[in-house]
Amino acid sequence: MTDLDPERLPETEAVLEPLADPAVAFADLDVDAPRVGIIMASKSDLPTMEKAEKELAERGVSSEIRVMSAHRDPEVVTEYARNARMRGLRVIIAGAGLAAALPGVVAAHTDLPVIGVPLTSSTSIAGGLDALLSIAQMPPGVPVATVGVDNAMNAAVLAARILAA
Ligand code: RP5
Repeated sequence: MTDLDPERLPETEAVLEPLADPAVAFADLDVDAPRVGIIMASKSDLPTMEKAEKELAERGVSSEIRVMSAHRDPEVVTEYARNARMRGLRVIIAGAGLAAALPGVVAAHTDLPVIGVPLTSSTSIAGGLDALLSIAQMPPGVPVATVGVDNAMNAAVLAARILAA
């Protein structure tokens, strides 16, 4: 008989017990985790989207800010949206211009409320109407709350109201 004889291995039943749902187990672990995720499709959107971060900070709401494109970084966007709730986020603000897919794609991968900010850029059509319609015209069952063109501040106010509801 060797040390590797299965009959002599230690009892492992307790170790093999199924883990609790990680989203529940870690829900209150990091009390300083950001509550609002502010994301945008391009670095060129940052000057406008920073207004949401500023408004939330003034209201004492913690947030994080990230750049990720639904068209250029689809895997990154999917991972971010799917992990958002587990990371402690409760609302996502997503800004994009042109064929503005980012808010809708995020809403497809999370049940958190998503607020879309239609943005203007140098090649916008009709003053951002392209992005406004892309964000607002979501199919039934996958809503994106849409604020006015370039109105990132209003997205922050709405996020704060959702958190306080
Ligand atoms: C959108 O296209 C962005 O949201 C931005 O508003 C616009 C222009 O993007 P860049 O060409 O500056 O990356 O995806």
